[in-house]
Amino acid sequence: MSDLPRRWPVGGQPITSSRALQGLGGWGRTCLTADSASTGAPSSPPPQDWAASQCLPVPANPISGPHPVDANAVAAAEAARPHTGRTVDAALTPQTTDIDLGGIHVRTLAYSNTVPGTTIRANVGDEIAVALTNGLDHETSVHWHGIALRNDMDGAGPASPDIGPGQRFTYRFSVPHAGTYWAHPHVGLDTDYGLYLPVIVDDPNEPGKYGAEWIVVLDDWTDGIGPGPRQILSNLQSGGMGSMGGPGGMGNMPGMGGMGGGSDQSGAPTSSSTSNGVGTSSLLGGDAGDITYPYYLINGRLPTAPTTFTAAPGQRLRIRIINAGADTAFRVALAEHTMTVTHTDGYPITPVAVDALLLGMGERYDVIVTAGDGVFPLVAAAEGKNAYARALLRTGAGSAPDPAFAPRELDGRVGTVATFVAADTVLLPGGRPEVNLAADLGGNMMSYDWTINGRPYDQTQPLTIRHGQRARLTFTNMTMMWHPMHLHGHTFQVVKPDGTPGPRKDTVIVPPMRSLAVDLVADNSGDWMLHCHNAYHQESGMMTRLDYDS
Ligand SMILES: [Cu+2]
Repeated sequence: MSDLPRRWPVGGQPITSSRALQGLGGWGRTCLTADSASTGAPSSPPPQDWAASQCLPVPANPISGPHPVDANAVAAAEAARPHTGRTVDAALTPQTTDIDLGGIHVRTLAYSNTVPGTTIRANVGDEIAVALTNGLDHETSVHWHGIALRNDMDGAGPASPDIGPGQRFTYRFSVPHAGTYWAHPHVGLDTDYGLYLPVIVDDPNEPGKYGAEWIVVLDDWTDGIGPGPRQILSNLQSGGMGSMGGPGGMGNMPGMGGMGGGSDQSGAPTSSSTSNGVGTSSLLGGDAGDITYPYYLINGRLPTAPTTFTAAPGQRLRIRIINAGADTAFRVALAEHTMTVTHTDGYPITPVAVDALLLGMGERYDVIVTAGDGVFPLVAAAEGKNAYARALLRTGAGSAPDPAFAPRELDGRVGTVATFVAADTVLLPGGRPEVNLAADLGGNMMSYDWTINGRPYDQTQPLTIRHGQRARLTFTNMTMMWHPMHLHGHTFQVVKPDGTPGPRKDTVIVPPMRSLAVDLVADNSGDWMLHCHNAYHQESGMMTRLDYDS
């Protein structure tokens, strides 16, 4: 086994590698050498006899290892959730398949044969039972992004095992809160393929006040067209970010410059080109991303062959917007409409009217619009990348404008995390935090290594918390790149710069060279991933955990 432990985190549990941590349940063997032992133990030295041992059996799934998650506490958290007694059954088969993006056919990874996968829908208190059959040639998992579910069904290590090729596993968990969620693997770069689907939880007691609902999933796409995700990561690691636009980098990809035909006619959001082909964004505070993709999709379709949502003029529409991209923030607007934002990452806010919305990877926003009469493009501008994804709203006669059309709303009032405040019904109780947690975000651009608190995930020292504590978690971004930071199993509350409450979220954009604090209540025992939702940053180390001490 080449992944030798290099550090021992608090608790004395050897971290071998993210692959091992996310590996199948069961036992592997870790060989400790004098060298590896001597470089470790900054805070919790391994016992003497560890160094003497050549190879020790260690659990690949440390839930049963030396720092076990408290199974009783996980069960108690599950018992405390609402339960209707109803079960929603679903099946997922991740596999290699052919997908039509709208005239462009790609061979890629998807759930069954569609991108996005089929929506899973339940009511608050229902149990969701998803039978997964892994049709891939490698391990997979399903992470239920944003849902405060039981730790051992989270689809991410160490508490929840990966599923081997050809294996079956049933995810079974209850859903405690209404909202717009989504699901994707938590293995390698697999979110940058077609493996994603919406998960919607309804509250039957919530007055809908809308006549129709439109689920809009945004994505950046390369697989089967440009270099695959693994090749992109290899390019990033070997050349650093600056080489991205050079020979062998993304600059040679078809579609470079964007679907809109380039910046001249696209009128895309404020950006200036950099050497990797990705521009800057004033909303994101600097470089907009690392990768220029050939295409940007809404609900799996190219802007030239968009999906069309049909409604009646004057109808109130709820639009649930999900950013399933890997390296792209989107600025979303519906031409000739104002959007009233009602929810951030599933949780209600005091409604605010905006012209456009900024979504980082993993973020979700729900909006209400009153449909006009005609055909209107819903446009998602790839922030800083001079390209668009789009879909159409049709309520009457007319034809759609050119695919390169950019609604003026994109440059109007743009809602960001700073715009919103949680609804009174979901505000966390006031008071001082009992514990302060810090996540300093770092990186080496040239070697493409990303860290939290100075360490990549395979050397991480998890943050710790005790059940019932109220914590303030402060992200300090010491890099020149923005990071959408996501915590599993919890929905925190953003703290505005003046100390007042912001919205409830599980994924939040942290701009470069800035700090951002969030408050959370430790009410869901387990070991939880805390990471950047840029797939390439995450895979390159920007991940740690929040572990409950039992
Ligand atoms: Cu990041």
